[in-house]
Parts: sequence; structure tokens; C-alpha cells
Amino acid sequence: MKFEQSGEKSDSQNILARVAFEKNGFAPELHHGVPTVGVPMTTETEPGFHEVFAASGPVVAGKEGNLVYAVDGRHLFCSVQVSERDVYRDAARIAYDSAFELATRLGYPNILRMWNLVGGIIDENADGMEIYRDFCAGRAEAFALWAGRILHIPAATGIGTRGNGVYLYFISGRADAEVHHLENPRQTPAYHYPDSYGPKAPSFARATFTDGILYISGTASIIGDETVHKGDISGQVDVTLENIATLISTENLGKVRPEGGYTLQDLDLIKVYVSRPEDIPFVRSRCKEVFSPDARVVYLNVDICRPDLLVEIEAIVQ
Ligand code: 3EB
Repeated sequence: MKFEQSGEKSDSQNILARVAFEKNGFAPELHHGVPTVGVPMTTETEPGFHEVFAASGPVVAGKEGNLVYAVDGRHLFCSVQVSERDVYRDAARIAYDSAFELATRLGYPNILRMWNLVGGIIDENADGMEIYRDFCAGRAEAFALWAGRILHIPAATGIGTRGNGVYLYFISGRADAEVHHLENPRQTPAYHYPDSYGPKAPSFARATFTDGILYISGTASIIGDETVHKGDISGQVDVTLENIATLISTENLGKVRPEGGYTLQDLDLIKVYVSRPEDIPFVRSRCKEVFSPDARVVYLNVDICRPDLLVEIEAIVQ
């Protein structure tokens, strides 16, 4: 799996799938045979960009119900949109359930990385429950239903959008792939968060390491299970970066990667989510100091899954 970001559409040869970051989203579809989903993550004034998943072999793409997918012999890409509704729990469970059914049937049960883009993430649903908690409940139910068949809970991002409804996309691998899901010693595993954060805990690992590629989940200013530096963007950026540094350190990643760990200088394909637009210049300048000048970094102004979180950062090392 190779992963790219570009301002332009690339040649459709050898492409497993494409995610278009733009002002208005669109449900996943086959575009010239390539699974393509549009996610409403940018503002009027930002240029959009595309995330491209490169294929490692001949691609077979298809549509089944709401699912749009492609396989290349080693990986499955699958995307589904859940349209805006009063309550998401059942629809989220059904979307995941149908995706997991497809993934296992096609022989790609090893989920490697998921992105969950949740419109109105910190707004209330029709029952007065925060939409993120509502979504997490349905997602957790689906993982519970598939426990033992879908191979473990992967790295993920759960984040707001500038639109409505939920956009879900993921990549998975073969059952025999060597896959390591990592936790962070500074943070409570999200699937063990107490129920003060919602009826069912979030289903994600802090990182997934497979095939020489490290997928770092959305990471925020959380120590244990608590948000730290509330209202303080500088403190939150520092804790977020420290969390990532610990996660990818030789002490932690080195347990599964024989060559050891990484530093922040190794990160690439970085997404920096910032909830208050006025914080973007500060966050950008801090990131410039700590990331490699060669790293591809995008900044997205969206809500984060707790109202007190101001920044969240994900990345890939490949
Ligand atoms: C956190 O650590 C911050 O629900 O899929 C980060 C990554 C977060 C993934 C998800 C949520 C998710 O709890 C939020």
C-alpha cells in the first residue's frame, strides 16, 4: 500500500481508490472504475486535495448496496456514507456490519486503518446525545458482532466535517498479513474509556504497524482518558506531539518493529485538524518546527470529537 496526497487527479492506472477533500462531499461512487468518495473537509478559501491509495496489483472494483470498494490481491479499500439522520447508532452499526461482511467474504478481514468523518460530531442528535457518542455506540456494536472474524480494532481517525452525515472509509488486508496494533503508554486504550465519555467506548487502536508502514491514529491532548490544557492551544499541541513521540518511540514501537522506533521528523502525510480557525497560524508554525521540511502536511478546520479538544494530528510513516 502506497499512499499519496496531490492537488490534481493522478493517472487512474494502479489506483486502488481516491478520497477527494473538498468543500462539498459526495457519497462514494465508481469514477472511471476507481472508488472515489468526496469528504466535506475544506473551506471556500482552501484549495482541495486528493488522497490516493496506490494499488499493489490488478484492481477489481465494485459496488454492493451502499458500499463502494476495490481489491488488488493484498488490500481492500471500502467506503460507505451514512446520510444525515436523527440518530446514528443503528445506521452506523449497519454500515460497519455490511462493510465487515464484505471484507470477510472477499478475504480481507485484517482492518489496517479506518477514517470516520462525522458531521456535527459535537452536536446533539434528536435524543439529546452527542453525535460522536451516538456514532461510537453503533460502531462498537458492529465490532462486537464481528469479534474474532474481523481481526482486531485498528488505527483510526474519528473527526468532524464541514458537512452532514458520516463518511467512512478503510483499508484492510489478508488474514495472514502480519499486523500489529499499538497502544500508547500515556493514554488509556480508547476501547477502555469509562462510560462518562459515552455508552460504548470508541473502537480504535493508537497505531497500526504492518508491512513496514506505520499508521498513526488521530492523536490529541489526552493523558489517561482526560483532556489536558483545556482552552490552551499551545499546551494541547505540545501534549499531542509528545503523545505521538512516545507512541512511535523505540520503547513502544520497537516492541514490534525490529529496527526500532521513529521520531517526529519521520512523519509524513500528516493531517492536522484544528477546531478554531484562528489557531491555525500558530499550529502551523509549531508544526513547521517539529516536522521534516519534506513532510506533506495539511491543515483542516473541523470540530474534534470532544468540545474541549482544539487540535488532533494523524500521520503515516512509509
Ligand atoms: C481520542 O484520543 C481522540 O473515534 O475513531 C482519535 C482517533 C479520536 C480516533 C475515533 C477518536 C477516534 O480519543 C479522538
